[in-house]
Amino acid sequence: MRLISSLILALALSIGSQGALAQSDLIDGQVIKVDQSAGKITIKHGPAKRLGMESGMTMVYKAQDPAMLKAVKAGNKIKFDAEQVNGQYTVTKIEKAK
Ligand SMILES: [Cu+2]
Repeated sequence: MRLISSLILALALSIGSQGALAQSDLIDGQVIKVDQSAGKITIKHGPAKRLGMESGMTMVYKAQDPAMLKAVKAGNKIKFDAEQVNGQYTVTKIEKAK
């Protein structure tokens, strides 16, 4: 019983710290092109070590939800988060930079 409750505690702690990391760890970028119908966005961005990108680059990301792309357009400065889903870099969060 004690083992189970410490496992639950460890799990809760790891979920909590991941949430905090995701919030403070958005990647700076600029929208180059939005392809709403394909659900893809081209982003020029700075280093994203968490994604294994040591230096800045311009690349195409898939949108986790194509509706996210309605909020941004080419030229916008953004902050975004991404992860690899089935080997494809996918934007999971996007917001306009202030
Ligand atoms: Cu990249």
